[in-house]
Amino acid sequence: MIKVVCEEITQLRVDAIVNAANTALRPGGGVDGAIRRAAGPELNQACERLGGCPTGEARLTPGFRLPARYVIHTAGPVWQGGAHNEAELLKSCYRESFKWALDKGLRSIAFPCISTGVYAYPREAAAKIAVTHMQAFEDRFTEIIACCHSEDDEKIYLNALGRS
Ligand code: AR6
Repeated sequence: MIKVVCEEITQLRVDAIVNAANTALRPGGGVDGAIRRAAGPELNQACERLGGCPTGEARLTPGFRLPARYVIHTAGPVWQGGAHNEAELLKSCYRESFKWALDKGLRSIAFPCISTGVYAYPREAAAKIAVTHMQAFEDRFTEIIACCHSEDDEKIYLNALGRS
């Protein structure tokens, strides 16, 4: 089941939440900052030990003080106009995150709107990619959550799902 919510991703009690990280896996703002604050300093230490994550790949850490058991950190592409492989890299973020979840036997996962904040990926186009991948993996999870942070994004996702 794909659910669209407008909430703090840090509050979600799921097997894994996905973090929109940077390639260094160093502390950032946006959803990354919120996740690190809620998870506690152990998350920073775990990220340090991973030594980075190339764009389009993903890495896994425990959730520490979060209600979520794991955090899957993925580095989305920075939008540079669309001719720099951005779409392929964003697709790869979703594929690699799902792959980690499946490898770990996880059944519920929540995604933020990867790359659409500081990295400025156009939100409708990013939502289409997100939804297409969520639908492709839907039958292997009990719950896939698109965790929006604004009502505008929630509408964009509902529209992409054909639910508006
Ligand atoms: N819960 C859910 N979604 C959130 C939350 C939250 N607490 N806070 C923000 N968002 P961004 P990016 C939404 O900028 O574009 C960081 O500094 C936000 O509204 O967090 O992939 C990293 O370290 C937007 O829709 O991620 C990187 O350097 C979405 O999360 C860089 O930003 C993603 O926005 C990554 O940029």
